[in-house]
Amino acid sequence: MTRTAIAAPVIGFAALFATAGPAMAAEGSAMADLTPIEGQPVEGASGQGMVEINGTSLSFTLAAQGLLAGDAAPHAAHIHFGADARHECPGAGDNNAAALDGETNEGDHLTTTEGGPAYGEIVVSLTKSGDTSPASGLAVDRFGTGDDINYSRGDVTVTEDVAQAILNGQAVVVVHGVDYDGDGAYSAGDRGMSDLDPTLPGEATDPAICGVLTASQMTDMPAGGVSTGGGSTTGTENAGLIGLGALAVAGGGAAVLIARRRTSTES
Ligand SMILES: [Cu+2]
Repeated sequence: MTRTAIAAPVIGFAALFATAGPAMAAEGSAMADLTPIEGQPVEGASGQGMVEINGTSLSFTLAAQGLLAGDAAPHAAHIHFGADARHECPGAGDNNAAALDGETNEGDHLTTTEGGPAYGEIVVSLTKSGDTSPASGLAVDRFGTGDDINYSRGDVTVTEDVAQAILNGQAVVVVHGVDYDGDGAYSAGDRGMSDLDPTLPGEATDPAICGVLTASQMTDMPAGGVSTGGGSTTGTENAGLIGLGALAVAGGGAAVLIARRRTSTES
């Protein structure tokens, strides 16, 4: 067997591997059970976030029950993610920032900023209409309102990183709005105005319920891409090469593949 004879199928495999690229695009669904953030007075509130990812296209359904009621009580909701975040909901230990301007009893209020190390920045604003970028994070006229929220939409575009983070279980759904003083409305109270938007009470922007998005199925493997050899006259060769490729991938492969491709180009 000459080197050329070996090289040809290796090129074939390299091409096969390359065409598997699109099949590796993020695809799948994820779900988050939303529960009260530790220390926030939203006992009895609950919710669910469901997300479907197809490449960089995202659709979602958001449901939340038991938060502050009424049409005048919008509940901002987002997918949060930070590469350096803990990929989880905040705990009592995150309630550690100094009192904000206008805030007294700061230990009683966990702010959106204090939750940042746990869940990261806003990456998707789960609005009912219009823009879904982080810029709409506090677009309070486009979120659900009251104590029984349930809506869906399917025209959200996300980055590849965010799509992958969601399927990797690193993204967190957070619904905001906490009536700390129980007066039935968003008011300044002892929380003061929001650190995120001084025109809104802090009660309107602090996080209430939260849950980590967990993928419901593994659909981001390139399995579909490498199993298409059947039917061709080179089926047997492909079968062997797929085994080889699997080893290369397992062994941290991209470099190995490039090395092989170089070798075959030279010969
Ligand atoms: Cu948020």
